[in-house]
Amino acid sequence: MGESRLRVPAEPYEFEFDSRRTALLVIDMQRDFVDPGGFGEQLGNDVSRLRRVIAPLQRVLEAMRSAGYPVIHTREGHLPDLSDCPPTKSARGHLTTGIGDVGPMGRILVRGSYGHDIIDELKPVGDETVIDKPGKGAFFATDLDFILRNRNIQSLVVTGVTTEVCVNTTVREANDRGYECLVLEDCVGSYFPEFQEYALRMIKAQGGIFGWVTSSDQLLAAIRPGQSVGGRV
Ligand code: TIU
Repeated sequence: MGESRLRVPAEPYEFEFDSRRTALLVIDMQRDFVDPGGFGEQLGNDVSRLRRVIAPLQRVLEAMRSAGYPVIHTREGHLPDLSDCPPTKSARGHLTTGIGDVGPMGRILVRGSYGHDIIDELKPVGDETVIDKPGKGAFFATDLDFILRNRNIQSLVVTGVTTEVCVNTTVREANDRGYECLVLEDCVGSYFPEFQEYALRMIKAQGGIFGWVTSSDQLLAAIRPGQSVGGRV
């Protein structure tokens, strides 16, 4: 087994991690948020702002997958009877077509709907973990913490959408549970450029109050020489 401690230039300072105890988290890269014609676009959002993360995220996914890092995908959505959807959530926004209703890609944010699933470009492979979450944070009402602890994970490379909602909530939840999060600025996206900027600034402010921020290129440069993560403990 080779050297497992790796370092990546990051803000507010260098991120150091144990490659055997690190996982890639891909948050909510679902058709309803990201694809043209989905729920997100129907709400008037510019999905191209989210789609720009696909190419760099594909490169990170491929590199970390082939090096043997665990990959965990999440999806935001609910049971078909909406019993795990707070009525306050489905009522929010007074939408004519909202959660549970039939949208352009099937029932909106309902598990099993076409629009609820992960986009083709970032499809999970093999036995990669997929966490179905009812909330914005990936830890709330899910097995994520249990799964990470069983795999002895201590650091998370965080990607996905949206930067200020599900990514930020998840990073805060992870940080409170003792995980260290490295957020890839070009692999997280927001419909709103100002939220993208400030959501990233919030994470790395005050000495890295919730985590670290770097780019996919910096991460890839750090993990390539390490090759396979080898015998994970
Ligand atoms: N995944 C995620 O961020 N869900 C959202 O609802 N995000 C919004 O920005 N609306």
